[in-house]
Amino acid sequence: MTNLVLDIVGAVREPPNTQNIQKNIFGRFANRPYIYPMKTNILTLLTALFLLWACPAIAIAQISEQNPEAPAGYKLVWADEFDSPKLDASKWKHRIGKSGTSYQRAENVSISDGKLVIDLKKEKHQDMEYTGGGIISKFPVKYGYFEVGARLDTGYGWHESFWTTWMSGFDDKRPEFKNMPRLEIDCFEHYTRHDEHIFSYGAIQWYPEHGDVNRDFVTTTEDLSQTYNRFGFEFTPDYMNYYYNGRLLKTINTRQLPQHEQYLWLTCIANQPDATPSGTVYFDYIRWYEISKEDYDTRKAAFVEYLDAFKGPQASSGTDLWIEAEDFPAVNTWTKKQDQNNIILAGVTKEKDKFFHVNDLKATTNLKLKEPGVYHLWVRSRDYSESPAKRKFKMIINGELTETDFGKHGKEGYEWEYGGSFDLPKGALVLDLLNTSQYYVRVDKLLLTTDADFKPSGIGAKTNVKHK
Ligand SMILES: [Ca+2]
Ligand SMILES: [Ca+2]
Repeated sequence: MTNLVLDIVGAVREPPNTQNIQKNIFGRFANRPYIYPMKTNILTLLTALFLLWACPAIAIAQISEQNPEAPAGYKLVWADEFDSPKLDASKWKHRIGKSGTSYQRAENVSISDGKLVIDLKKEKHQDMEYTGGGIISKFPVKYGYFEVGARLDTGYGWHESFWTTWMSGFDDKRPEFKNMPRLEIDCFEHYTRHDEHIFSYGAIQWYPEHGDVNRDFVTTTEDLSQTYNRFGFEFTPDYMNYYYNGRLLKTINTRQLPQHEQYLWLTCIANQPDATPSGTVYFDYIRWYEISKEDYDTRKAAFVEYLDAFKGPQASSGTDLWIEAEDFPAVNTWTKKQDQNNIILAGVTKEKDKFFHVNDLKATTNLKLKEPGVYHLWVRSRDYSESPAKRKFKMIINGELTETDFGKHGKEGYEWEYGGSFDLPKGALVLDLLNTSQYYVRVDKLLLTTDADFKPSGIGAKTNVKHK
């Protein structure tokens, strides 16, 4: 079985309710007309929940969901159908200025035939060779389901996107925003060498951690430059879902991510010096839907269960020390980062030819062991199925270098590797990560367990040690 059907296609539709008043999930009141919301089929939902409970091996499979309008329980609260004669200045401002290899101009943005039109041109402006354009919402949004209908230009060297971000970094560089927690959501990005059948989606955390939360690529059957397609995402306190033409692509955990208001960006810039000389991107609409607290509590259960299934076993029958790599207090050339929805310690030395003293390549922590004994070491790190075992590192346990190299499991993403057993006395315990390859090493978590038969999987349990 590869899919669990959570939602329903062709569900019972409620009649429109023009006086619908509901409290949304962040406490504001929406009082707007709404559109044929779909009822969740409770029997289907309960079946899915039972299967998730009864078959933990199956539970990892992505939940399958289709929606002809918006996900179950969501009601439209705001939209721009781009039907007015010109851009609605109460909703939008222009993206102006340099980015990538183009200068963004208001002149490149227009409304025509019910569409937002962004023209891409090879023309000199300021000191740039290309011009693009875009619009940014004048108000921020937070949770909800967001969708655009868009027809893309698939010429080389352009970057077309529907994305969101909070203040700072892009068009607002006020220093008070510089170090604010910040998430960027990329509903779709189409760039540079992507042909007419490929787009990417993902999220980036900029602060306090930095790095990709997820980044995935979709190969479509549709020609994205010939037809309008629906790109959507659902952002909630617990999870985020990405959708393409109403089909759920992926669910990620948002509970560890910055959660703040976001501005909506519809943009096209050039990002190569030899981009195709012209093109046009069309947006048919942008819509924002919200869900009531009651509907959200029903809806979220299956997704929360699905995400929790990634944790794996949380305890052995012995003594377990779960240690997050990013909590090591002394990191030298290592850095704390966000990577694939994990907070990790990355060993990347920028000056590859520079000589580093071995101490520069260490990250170190001092712990206190309450119970002496023989402990088995497990380490969770990232590797790649293509070009594996290039990001190797070792550990030093109370001064003893592990024979094992870590970071060579050969699987795509993060996996646990066994590092041998160590007879450890009560009291001071010094752990070092040693970046032996100096090449994009990424360490998520360590486990020291007295249970020789225990094998961790998934993200494991929360940290239970104190670093000195
Ligand atoms: Ca339209
Ligand atoms: Ca971690």
